[in-house]
Amino acid sequence: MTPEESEEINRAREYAEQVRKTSLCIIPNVIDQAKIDRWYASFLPLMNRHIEREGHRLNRGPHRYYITLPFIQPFADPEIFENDIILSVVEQLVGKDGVMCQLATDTPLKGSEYQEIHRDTQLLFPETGKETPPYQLAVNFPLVDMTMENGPFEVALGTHMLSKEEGLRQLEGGEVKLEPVLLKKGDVMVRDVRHLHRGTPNKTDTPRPMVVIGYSRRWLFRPEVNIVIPRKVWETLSERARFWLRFNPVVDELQEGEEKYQAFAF
Ligand SMILES: O=C(O)CCC(=O)C(=O)O
Repeated sequence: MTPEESEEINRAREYAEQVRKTSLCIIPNVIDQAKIDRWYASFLPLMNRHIEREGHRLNRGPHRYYITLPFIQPFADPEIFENDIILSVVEQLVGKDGVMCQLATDTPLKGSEYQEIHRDTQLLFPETGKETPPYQLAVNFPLVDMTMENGPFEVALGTHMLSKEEGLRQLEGGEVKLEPVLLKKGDVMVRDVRHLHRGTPNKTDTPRPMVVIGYSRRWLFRPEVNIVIPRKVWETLSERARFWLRFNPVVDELQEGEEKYQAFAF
């Protein structure tokens, strides 16, 4: 191993440790800002089309949309989903044999509201009431800077290893608090989706998309999410990318479909 490689592994271990302890880490300045701007420009027409077709559902609250990204350019970008530091942190947390199972966005617009405080997944063994090491992660990055005005994601650090009831009790009692995460364009957050969190109102006229790439243990199945991979894209992928994407469907043609991930709060 070269000194650079071992330095990167140490960095990844430290980030992973932060996620285990607090539920998240922020890796600053990972993605080129010009690339983020290209994603934003390509995202806006998808968002408008989604609002036209499915905007009436209000499943994330008013003026807030969960939209899966098609696995084509510019979104099928190995520089992002196969980024060395991100994958290295992910591997520390869900294993080298983990999977990538989701590529989507959460976007509040003007008129959006505070969401109910929630977690993004159930307990693995609800009858025990006990939490386990991490099994499902979100790698998030915003397509615009997050500010106090445009609906920052809020999270109660450290609540990922508590029951929802206990986390809510600690919030109520002031032992923990919800804090905004003000990511800048290019920053990446890796988070354990069990922490208590919520979306907040975007008071500006500019949509605030945050991308979510889901990675999980190889045995976790969330039927609500997958990544449909056009065969032409599959053929361009590296061995490592094919490995991480191995349980997703590969198709000859992408079809426009309805969003499947409707119930989201646990
Ligand atoms: O504000 C966000 O981007 C995330 C909102 C959220 O937690 C959700 O819709 O599940």
